[in-house]
Amino acid sequence: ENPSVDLSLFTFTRVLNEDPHAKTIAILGTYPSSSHQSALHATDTAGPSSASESQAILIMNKTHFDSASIDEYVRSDIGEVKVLGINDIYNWLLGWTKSSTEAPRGADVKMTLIRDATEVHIRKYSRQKMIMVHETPELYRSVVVPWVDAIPPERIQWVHNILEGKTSETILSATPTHVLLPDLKWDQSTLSSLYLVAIIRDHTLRSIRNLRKPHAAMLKEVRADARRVAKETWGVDPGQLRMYFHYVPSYYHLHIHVTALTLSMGGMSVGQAHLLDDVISLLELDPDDGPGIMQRRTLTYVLGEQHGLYEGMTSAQGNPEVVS
Ligand code: M7G
Repeated sequence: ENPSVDLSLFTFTRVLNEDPHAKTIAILGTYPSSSHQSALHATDTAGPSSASESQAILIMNKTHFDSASIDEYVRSDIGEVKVLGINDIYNWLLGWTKSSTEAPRGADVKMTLIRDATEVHIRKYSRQKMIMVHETPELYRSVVVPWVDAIPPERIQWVHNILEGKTSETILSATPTHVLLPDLKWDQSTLSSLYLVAIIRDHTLRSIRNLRKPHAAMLKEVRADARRVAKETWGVDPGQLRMYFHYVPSYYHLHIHVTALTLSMGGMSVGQAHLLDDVISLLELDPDDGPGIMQRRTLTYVLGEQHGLYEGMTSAQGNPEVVS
């Protein structure tokens, strides 16, 4: 019942970014538009499809080694080995896996295909220069709020689909405050890279800037629920989870990243991730009245020059006095 994806329809345009260490690559190409999906299915039976092409981004990650079959992988799946160097007891090698489509084993690659990719997507996945910016409460009000208000609502259509039960994704838990489900970055099998996302239902909360003292209790409920699900579903203990917000996020509808402690990847760095526990603690120290501490803070973060906030933030920051 899953809508099908046919990668032979993807036409390569150019590489947007690549990270050999993380073994990921983001490529731009064209793919039939998703708005023509039903038409595409209709023509599938009738003959060749005439669906229109649109820009698409394909994000590919080499999947982790499957420890259950690693023995077999080493001894029989790796067909050809080339010795690059030998010194004493040390040998460094390149290996090629036999293309063994018949033997069912873990996939070699995890991919994300973004159909009908917008300019915002292309910029997000493109290699770019980064800069550290200081978002003061004043800059939040004068630059960020107007920019967030102008984001087209379609940008978080996927969030609404999840909250309204209009998705075929597996929901792990749905409560009056949030929905917990596997993040699309997870291959949904490798426990050491467990990655879930908890989407908060309250649509007035767009980022951690909107959090106030009364929200601490709700955040604790989400934390307890994520811990319970991780324990009951995969036997992962609470101390093995890392839960955090992004600031700035890509999607302005409040959500919490829930990951295995063993996972380390982009998106966890200082200058982007804010631990859920630390945010809860800050909120609890907040006085009951007045603007919350999250609105009174200066938030410092790394921003790419392709980001929609870059112009506004850097020109406002031109005056070093803005940063105090
Ligand atoms: P973010 O900090 O706003 O963006 O987090 P970024 O980390 O992508 O820069 C949004 C989180 O939601 C990310 O971890 C995404 O991988 C995840 N995510 C995005 N989309 C479009 C989906 C989706 O459709 N389904 C699920 N399950 N997760 C998604």
